Amino acid sequence: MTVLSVNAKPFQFDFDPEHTALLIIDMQRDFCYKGGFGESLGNDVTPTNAIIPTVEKILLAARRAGLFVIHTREGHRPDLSDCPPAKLRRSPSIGTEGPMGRILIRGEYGHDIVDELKPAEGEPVIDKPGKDAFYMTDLELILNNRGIRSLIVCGVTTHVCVHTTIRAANDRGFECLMMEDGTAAFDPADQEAAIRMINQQGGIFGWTAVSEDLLRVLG
Ligand code: TIU
Repeated sequence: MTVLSVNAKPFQFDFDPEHTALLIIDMQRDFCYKGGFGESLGNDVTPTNAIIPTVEKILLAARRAGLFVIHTREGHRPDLSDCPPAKLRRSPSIGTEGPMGRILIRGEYGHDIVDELKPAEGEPVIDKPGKDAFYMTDLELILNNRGIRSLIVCGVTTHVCVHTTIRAANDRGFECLMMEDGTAAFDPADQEAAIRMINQQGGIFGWTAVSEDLLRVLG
C-alpha cells in the first residue's frame, strides 16, 4: 500500500492512489459557456469557465498517476420524464432551445463535457438527474467495485452539485478532498463559503486543498 499526503485543510489528506478516484462533477458546456443552463439561471459563467485549465492539469496528473477517473453530467431525458416538476418549476429553462441545443438535455451539445476534459476510454460517465451524483445512479456500485475509499473532487458548481455530492459521499464513508481552485461557484462569495463549510469543524465533510499541492504529490 502506498500512502500519498497532500497539504490540506484542516490537516494533511492521506490517500492510497490504488483506492482513490478523481471525481469530476458536471464540467459541461451548460455550466461553463454562455447560452447554457448556468447562464439561463441568471449567472455569470466566467468563474466556471476559468477553472477548465486547472481541472485539465489535475485530470492529466491523475491519469499519469493511475488514479481511477470518473465524470458526471447533470441532465434529463428529452421527454423530461425524469425531471421532477418541482425542479422544472424553479429551473424553467430546462428543455428549452438554446444556442447549444436544448438546455440540460442528454445528447445535446450543451449537455456534454467541455472538450479539454473529454472522458478517456475506460473512464465512466455518470448521468444524473439531480445534484447528488449518488441519487438514482450507479456511482456507489462502481466505486465499491473498484475498492475506492477516497475521492478527489473537482467541478461545478461548488455550492450546488459538488457540495451535494461530497455530503452524500461523506455519509457513505468516503474520504473527500475538494480542490479549492479545481471547483467554482458563479459567485466568489459562495465559493469561499463552500470551501469553509467542507473543512470547518475538524473537516466536517472532508478536506480542501489547492491544485499546486496536489500536483506536487501526484508528480
Ligand atoms: N445552479 C447551479 O449552481 N448548479 C447546478 O444547477 N448544477 C450543478 O452544480 N452542477
